[in-house]
Amino acid sequence: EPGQWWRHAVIYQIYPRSFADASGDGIGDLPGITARLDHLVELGVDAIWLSPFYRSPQADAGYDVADYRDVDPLFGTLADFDELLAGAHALGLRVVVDLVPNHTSDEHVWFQAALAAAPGSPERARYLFREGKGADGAEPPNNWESLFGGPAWTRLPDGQWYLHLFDTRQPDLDWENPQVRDEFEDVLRFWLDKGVDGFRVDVAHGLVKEPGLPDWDGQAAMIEGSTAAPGDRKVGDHGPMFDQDGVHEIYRAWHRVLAEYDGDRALVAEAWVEPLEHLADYVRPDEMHQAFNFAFLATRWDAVALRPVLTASLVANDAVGAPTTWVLSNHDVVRHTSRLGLADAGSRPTGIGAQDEQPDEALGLRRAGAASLLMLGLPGSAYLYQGEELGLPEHTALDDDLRQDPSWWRSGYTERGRDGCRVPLPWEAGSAGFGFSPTGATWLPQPANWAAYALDAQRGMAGSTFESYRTTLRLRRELGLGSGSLAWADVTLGFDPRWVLAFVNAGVLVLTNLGAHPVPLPAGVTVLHASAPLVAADGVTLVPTDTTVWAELV
Ligand code: TEU
Repeated sequence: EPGQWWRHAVIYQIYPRSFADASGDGIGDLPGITARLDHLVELGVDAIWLSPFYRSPQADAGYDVADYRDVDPLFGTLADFDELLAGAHALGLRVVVDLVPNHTSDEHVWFQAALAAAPGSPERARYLFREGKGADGAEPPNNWESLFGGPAWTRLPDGQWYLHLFDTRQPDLDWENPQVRDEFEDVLRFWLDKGVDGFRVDVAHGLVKEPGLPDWDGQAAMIEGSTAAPGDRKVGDHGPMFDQDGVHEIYRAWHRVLAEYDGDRALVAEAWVEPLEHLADYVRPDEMHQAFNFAFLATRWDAVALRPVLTASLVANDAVGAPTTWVLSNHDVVRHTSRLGLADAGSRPTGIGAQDEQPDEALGLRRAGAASLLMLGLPGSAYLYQGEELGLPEHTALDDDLRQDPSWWRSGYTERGRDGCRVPLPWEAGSAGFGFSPTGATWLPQPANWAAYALDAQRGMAGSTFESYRTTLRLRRELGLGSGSLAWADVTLGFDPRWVLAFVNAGVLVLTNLGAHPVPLPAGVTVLHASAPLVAADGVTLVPTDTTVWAELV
């Protein structure tokens, strides 16, 4: 349909510091992306989402923004951005940029002004400054903890404390302050005027806090709960700092700002909210257009666990007229190739490094192939994280002293954090740094066995992860799977629903065998694509374990 391109788009997440480096300093940049846009066309995606490239001291890899209207010199210039945008549009690729409204960098002019100003000043009123508790206010104003570990409050020499849900260098804004609201509507317009096609909204469930900033009794239980048994992992952020009703008014206002443009720009919520029926509030017709489906990402590789999540994802979004999204990986979670190779089969999206367990790389890669073919056979929109089209695993053997994720030190060196999924991409098997940078430099070292994962090692190789993704994306487009609808068929086709997921979408049978034994393919179907070679026995075609098949029903 004309308009609403995002309804069934496949959107590729670029993490600028690790995609491609043009300058030679070992850190990816905007000109590096522009030079590699042909890769995305060859892959066959519809759009790119760029993680932050704004001016920033990089205390949280750019999710600490010092200037929302400028490019960090590390990544290039505004002119480089314009060139990237024009280049992408010329190739038919839409461009979504990241917006970080929950907090600024401590180097943002507003926070610098707040530090210089007195308690009670208008400068401080843009953030959440409070007096402490106890004698001389030496205790933090409440018991909240940072998501990166440690207290969520930092004290200034004058005695006041400020709130930061993340790092000390990421002070939370006060969204009750009209100046904050005006400023961000202006930032939206700045990028909309440039021609961006949408925004990915960081921590979209966090902007509004419960009035009075009360202590959170559930905190201890939640932290305890993060070591829950496989399958019991909660994906939502809870407590008085998240998912307050007042946040929706902000998105209604932004919806109106986007509507002033050509009606084809989109907002996607990064909101760790559960259950799915409640997450759908963020994508009501007058709010955002999409929300990341983290319930799907966090569900283990198990037919019984996945089936209700797939159904609820579609039903909850249908109820508000929004497209469902699907996502397996991003820059905050363990790469799914490795997650799915762990004993708990992927029910723990973060925190691989804290455990001694090593993933089974071959099993993970096989399941990742099956999982992506399942995901891309579903109606709705899908997000791919850079490198998953190469089957990249998590780098689990990084030297601890190379880690840059603030959650590493803030957790008291217990959470090894997110560096392992942020390693520079391998483009050429035979070049230093696998062709990431013209000098061979890479800001994090790549594992030696990544030569086999390099793009040029996979291109044209039948059965490689890259060629499989290309086929998947081409067929998905040709068959109209993104705009179809799901009808479960596992029971009607005689499969055991404990091991097999089978549904029909746009006339295509999508069948995933998650069990321990091969299952027979129904007679009389034509195989279109499979994540692993099928086997024949006694005249019957068998779908091996951890394999997805797309087949045409006749
Ligand atoms: O992540 C949000 C985030 O870390 C939490 O909201 C989420 O609850 C958690 O990952 C799940 O347990 C975004 C960015 O994607 C991340 O890179 C930033 O570090 C963070 O915001 C702060 O801007």
